[in-house]
Amino acid sequence: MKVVTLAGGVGGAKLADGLARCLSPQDLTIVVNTGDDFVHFGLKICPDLDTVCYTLAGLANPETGWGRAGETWHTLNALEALGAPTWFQLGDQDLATHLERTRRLAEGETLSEVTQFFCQRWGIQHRVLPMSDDVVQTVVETDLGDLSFQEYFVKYRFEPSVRGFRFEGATQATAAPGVLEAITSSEIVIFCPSNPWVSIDPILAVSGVRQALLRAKVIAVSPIVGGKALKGPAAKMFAEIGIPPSVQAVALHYGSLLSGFVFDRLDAAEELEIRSVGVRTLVTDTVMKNPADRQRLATEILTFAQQELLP
Ligand code: FO1
Repeated sequence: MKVVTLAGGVGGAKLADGLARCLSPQDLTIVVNTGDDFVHFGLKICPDLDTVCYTLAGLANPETGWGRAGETWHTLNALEALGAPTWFQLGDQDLATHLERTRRLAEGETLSEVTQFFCQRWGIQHRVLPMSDDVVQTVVETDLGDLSFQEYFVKYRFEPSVRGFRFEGATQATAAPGVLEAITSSEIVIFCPSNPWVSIDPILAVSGVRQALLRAKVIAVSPIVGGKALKGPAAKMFAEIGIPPSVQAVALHYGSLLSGFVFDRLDAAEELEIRSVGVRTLVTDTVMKNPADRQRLATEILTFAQQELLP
């Protein structure tokens, strides 16, 4: 079964990893959000691409989900001693990734080519594609004014109250090579349990993606469990936008794009309501505490797709 998954953030990387454990490299393409990317100390930093790649390669820090396992912080400590900005924690090994990506981009490689290089280097068999090789910047409109995603999420610890979002450059951006073809030739597209507002929506904003999705069977996995986000500001964003956070709010957020919706047993009471919007539902344990959970959830979703959505 040919599958494309859209991913961003730590939750997205975990399910992408689970799917990679179930599907051959020919049958899974992972399209990653780049709206979180920013230039810091002159380095091009792509947190969601790195989180997905580190996770797939088994290099990710298991505590945080982002950055490298077994990391050292000598450079960050030296920056601290210089009074330089250290709000964004850059580990020594992680810095090598940012330095090498910046060098290759400066030499004319595309973000897709750099990502492919890292995948080969780290032994990742599956295709990991940025949503676009063009720059798309998520802007979080808050009560403190417009903030870049990393300023909002890390510097201000997602405390500011959110009014809305913009994805600057998205309409001019073209989908990265292979993205639209992968979507239109897939049987199933899975929206990972990532933040709908700032991890999935930027991908949907890239020109051509929504149209391509109209020809696919789309399943979304809720990042909201019991009215809360397992990690990050997804629930807080819903509430600040004026929508009570719930699995139903997630299903309605994606609306008519969805054919299937996966959410946690904790929210089983909402199943009839959700089915009434016309999606098939899978209620299961969606919390991934370890690699076995990731593989189990991925397997259940693929079985659900096979039985409920495919002819
Ligand atoms: N998230 C934090 O909360 N604090 C950090 O200092 C931090 C550093 C960081 C460095 C590299 C990287 O790839 C990710 C990093 N993240 C950090 C996570 C980052 O903010 C991501 O955008 C989130 O995971 C959401 O996608």
